[in-house]
Amino acid sequence: MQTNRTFTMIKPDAVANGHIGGIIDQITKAGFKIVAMKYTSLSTEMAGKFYEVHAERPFYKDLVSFMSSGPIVAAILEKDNAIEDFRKLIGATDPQKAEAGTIRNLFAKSIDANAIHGSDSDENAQIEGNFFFNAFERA
Ligand code: FUP
Repeated sequence: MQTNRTFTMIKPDAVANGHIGGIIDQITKAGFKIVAMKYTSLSTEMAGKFYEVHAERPFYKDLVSFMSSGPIVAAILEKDNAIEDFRKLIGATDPQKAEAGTIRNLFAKSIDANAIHGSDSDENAQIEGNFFFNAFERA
């Protein structure tokens, strides 16, 4: 199991608000190498599948609708201790609780439109990276 890669998505709110450049700048300055990256959008079916683990949660329907509401940027990132370091860099799920200087503190407005996704485990990083990129793209 890889331990040096994570998967991220710059979410529709951050893309719509012109924060792609600012967020990529934070990511690369923090020492992450971009292994794969694409600008695309999710259909409701794809967003529903990506967030299937949350299917029973009350916010699932709104989450799926938000995540398919506009373009996103998906990427695979590499760094030692990638999962933990990236979760630290993006900050708490609720931007009001995210530490100063974290990506969600800087670029997100609410818990549902929170600018960026970061995988929570090596296993999920691999599943999520495979969801967006074929083997050739993520070599
Ligand atoms: P995180 O790992 O920080 O992205 O947070 P979770 O996996 O707990 O949640 C996934 C996404 O669900 C969040 F990014 C936004 C959405 N969410 C809500 O809309 N409301 C909530 O109360 C919790 C999560």
